Amino acid sequence: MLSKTLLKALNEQINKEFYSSHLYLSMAAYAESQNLPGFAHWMKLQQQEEHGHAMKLYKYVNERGGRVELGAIEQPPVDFKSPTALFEDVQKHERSITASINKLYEKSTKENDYATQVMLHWFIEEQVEEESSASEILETLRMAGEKGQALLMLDRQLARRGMG
Ligand code: OFO
Repeated sequence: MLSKTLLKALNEQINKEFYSSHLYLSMAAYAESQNLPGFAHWMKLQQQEEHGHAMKLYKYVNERGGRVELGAIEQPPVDFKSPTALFEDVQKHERSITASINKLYEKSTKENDYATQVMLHWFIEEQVEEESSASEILETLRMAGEKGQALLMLDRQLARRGMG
């Protein structure tokens, strides 16, 4: 049985993952509006991944006999200053999610909830990947710039992203 504190924290994390999904879809919409189909494709795949994260936690809470409670999802930003600013926001967001997962892990350690700790290992590894891919794209944008050929090439590269 999950403790009350942990159940609350897990439900909050479900909400954050759904917010992430919403945020990436809003980022995709921005990219479409800027004629950057590769960026939009990357964001739409990320949106699906985030939905998957929320559902992974949803399944886990149910398996542990907890009650999933969905909250309202905040409106994500609609506009971004530039493709670089877009990925700066991705990086910032993923860092905040990593901090939130780490807090959740700390809580499960305090409560000696080993099953939750094991489940969270997947999320901890996933966050390393998410932060690293955001940083890599951001570095490319900062080095190559946002104009003409460089942006077009990055857009083509992002269009090749696969699931997983
Ligand atoms: Fe769910 O990892 Fe990003 O937000």
